[in-house]
Amino acid sequence: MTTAEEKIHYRTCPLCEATCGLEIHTVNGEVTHIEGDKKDPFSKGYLCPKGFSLKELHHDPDRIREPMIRKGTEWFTVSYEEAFKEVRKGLRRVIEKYGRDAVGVYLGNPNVHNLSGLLYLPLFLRALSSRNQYSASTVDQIPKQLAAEFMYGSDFSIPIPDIDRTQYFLVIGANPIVSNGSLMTGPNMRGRLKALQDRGGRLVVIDPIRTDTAKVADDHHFIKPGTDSYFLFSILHTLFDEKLAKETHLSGHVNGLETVKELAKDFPPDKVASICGLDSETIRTIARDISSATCAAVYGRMGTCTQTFGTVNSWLIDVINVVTGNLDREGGVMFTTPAAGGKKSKKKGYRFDRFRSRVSELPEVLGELPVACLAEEMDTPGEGQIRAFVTVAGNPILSTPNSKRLQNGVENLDFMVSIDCYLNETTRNANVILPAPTPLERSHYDLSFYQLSVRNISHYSPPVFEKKKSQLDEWEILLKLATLVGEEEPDENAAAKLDAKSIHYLIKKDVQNEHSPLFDQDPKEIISILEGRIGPERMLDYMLRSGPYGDHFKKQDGLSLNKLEQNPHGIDLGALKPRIPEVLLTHTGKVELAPEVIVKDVARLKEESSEQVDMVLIGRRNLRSNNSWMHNLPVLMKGKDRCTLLLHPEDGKRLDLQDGDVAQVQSDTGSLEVNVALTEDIMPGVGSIPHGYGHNLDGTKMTVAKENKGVNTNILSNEKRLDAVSGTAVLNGIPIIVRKAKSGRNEHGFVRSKSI
Ligand SMILES: Nc1nc2c(c(=O)[nH]1)N[C@H]1C(S)=C(S)[C@@H](COP(=O)(O)OP(=O)(O)OC[C@H]3O[C@@H](n4cnc5c(=O)[nH]c(N)nc54)[C@H](O)[C@@H]3O)O[C@H]1N2
Ligand SMILES: Nc1nc2c(c(=O)[nH]1)N[C@H]1C(S)=C(S)[C@@H](COP(=O)(O)OP(=O)(O)OC[C@H]3O[C@@H](n4cnc5c(=O)[nH]c(N)nc54)[C@H](O)[C@@H]3O)O[C@H]1N2
Ligand code: SF4
Ligand SMILES: [Mo]
Repeated sequence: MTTAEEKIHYRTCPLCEATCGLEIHTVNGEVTHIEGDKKDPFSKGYLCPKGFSLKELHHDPDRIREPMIRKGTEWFTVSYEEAFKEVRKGLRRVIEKYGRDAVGVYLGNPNVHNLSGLLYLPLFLRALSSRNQYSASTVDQIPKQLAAEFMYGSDFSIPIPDIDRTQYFLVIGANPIVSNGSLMTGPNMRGRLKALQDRGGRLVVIDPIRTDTAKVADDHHFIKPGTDSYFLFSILHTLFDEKLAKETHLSGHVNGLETVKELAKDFPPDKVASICGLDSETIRTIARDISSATCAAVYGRMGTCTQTFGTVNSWLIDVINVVTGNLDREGGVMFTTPAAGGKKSKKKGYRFDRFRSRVSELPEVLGELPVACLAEEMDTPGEGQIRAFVTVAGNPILSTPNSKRLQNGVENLDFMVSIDCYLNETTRNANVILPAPTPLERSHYDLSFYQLSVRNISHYSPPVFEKKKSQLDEWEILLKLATLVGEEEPDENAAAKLDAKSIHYLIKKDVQNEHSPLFDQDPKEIISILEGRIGPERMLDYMLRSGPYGDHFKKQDGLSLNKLEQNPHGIDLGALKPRIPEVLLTHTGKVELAPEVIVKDVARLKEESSEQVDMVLIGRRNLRSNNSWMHNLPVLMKGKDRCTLLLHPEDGKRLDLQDGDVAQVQSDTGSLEVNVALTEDIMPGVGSIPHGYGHNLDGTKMTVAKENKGVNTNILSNEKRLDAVSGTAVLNGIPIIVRKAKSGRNEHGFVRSKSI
């Protein structure tokens, strides 16, 4: 009998953007329990229910642990060697016959929560060199990134609410208490918002739903979905009209103020109030309060991004922060100084519209094409049609618009490979699946989210469990894929050589860059200091050491991966600090307040909408859910049905729908049947269904999810309805018709439970 070996591991949770510290207890390779790490300087012991679920995720019997090949409808486990052989055959055949653009790639959300994806996907994408690159970003935050690209010269220079010091916080189309914050990394949003109110600050929420965040706010106002640009412009109008906009510390660093003033003239509160469903005095009061607060932060997220004016909204939010003097000051919105990964050099050109999609001619955005056009690129014949498909950590069949069309497109492909941990609605279509290790089998560092954090933080997590010798890490799989798509058959050292080449390339670039602290140093010496590490750890060590807190390969006390390993609870690098002008990477070195591409779209705001709208559909999130992929964990799925249609009782009465009835919801792309939950917490004229459900499809292996299948709301979203600037899909504000379902049954032939 072996004695039980109990261990405690500290690491950050990689499931959402909050980066909470975990204390994970294991005995002989099994997780016994997980709690919040009280010594984590950022999260101080806070944890949400998903943090605990990492245990079930790790031990989930449905999880894919070995490479698999599909023959017809049957799956067979195979060796990596066999799987890679099949992948090379499948991809090369398409590339040779149709060219590189015939391989489409979709990258899902968990890649941003994974060092492997962040550091090694670029190598694969470069090797593949296809224009057909897509990701979850164009059903998400791209409008924010694009606005930042144009205004500050870098898509990751996103101003973050200084939530711990602000005195007035305006939250538009975001629900941080449930989402745990997005493009605003900080654990325990409820606690942080309470602290704001405890120090006399005010929280104001603008949302068509009285969300959990709205419920704790000092004020909440309903807004008609899709009308935020009018609201934001009328705030600006009031600021200028009542001379509340200030000459600020930024005045010498800003271009384009006059243009913005001119544009705002057309949007007085009296004119726009009825469009938004707000009253004009409320708009004026908000403008005055932002201006008179000692410091204020205006913040918008999903609700403002995934709508018809997503980029205009994101831009206007920043413009308000600038003209009220709240950009780059304590308690306003600020730029982080990340320990690793911040950009260092000036813009060569905007990463926008350098090429267009083949069918709808949508502009490229930050190196990718809008995922809304993925299906048409698959199903429209002609040169450049997508014939092979690679998905990495994505479930586009549930998460992107007009899912039915995409499903049809995927079915007609010549070849598909997925890197994933589940056989789900998307990966069931693949010919080969390569298994991704669970979060506990890999190391972790939040390279992206520490660039979007409310404090400067650095925290490295080693793997909790060693993976089996025979198992590949995800970065190894990605490196291998990068070598497989080339003309020549790769030798067995090709992946290691490519890894070495990429770090050499990084170093070479930095020692030649006069803005880098490594300028003029000897690259050979640097590479020898990094010896002993490979893969993501070598890359991360390099990034930390060459970053703003790094040892720069010469100082005694700077940051390095060694130092982080000696501090398992993470290191707090302090509150955000002003960074203008040094952070600005625009051609002019200034904040560009009126970027031409965005300003052009304002004309569209003045057009009358011709769409006949009965009701509009929006989404929502639940604390126990994470997009589509955590519905297989019993600990998160207990309790009532959460995939319901929320309706206001007034609408219920009008449509003869009562709580628990089944409604038919129809849009211009499809229709579905779903249980109704009546609540006064939603604005009349608006319905809400959460995304990420619809686990009823054949051929998946997600036993628990299938029992809680719900409906796929993206059957209702139209891939042609987009934010005109960025091509981001409209997922909020979809015109729908709601009626009582004839059968009283849902589309899958059984009556849903009457409770919500
Ligand atoms: N628990 C949980 N947490 C998550 C996730 C999850 O699935 N579950 N997903 C993660 C991901 S990937 C992301 S991107 C973030 C998103 O983080 P958030 O943006 O904070 O989360 P959402 O719940 O989508 O909030 C969007 C809000 O916008 C509102 N809204 C809809 N339409 C409009 C509109 O037209 N105008 C305005 N003003 N409001 C509107 C909705 O009612 C909703 O309350 O959450 C992350 N965290
Ligand atoms: N209608 C509507 N649609 C939406 C949204 C909405 O609010 N409304 N939200 C959108 C948003 S914000 C987002 S981010 C997207 C999400 O869209 P996606 O990223 O396409 O979908 P996810 O549900 O996050 O699926 C993640 C996939 O990654 C796999 N996975 C998990 N961890 C790993 C890993 O470490 N490695 C690998 N290789 N695979 C892994 C999971 O099994 C799953 O297949 O959905 C979008 N779709
Ligand atoms: S809030 Fe996010 S990071 Fe924190 S435990 Fe929950 S899922 Fe993990
Ligand atoms: Mo997202």
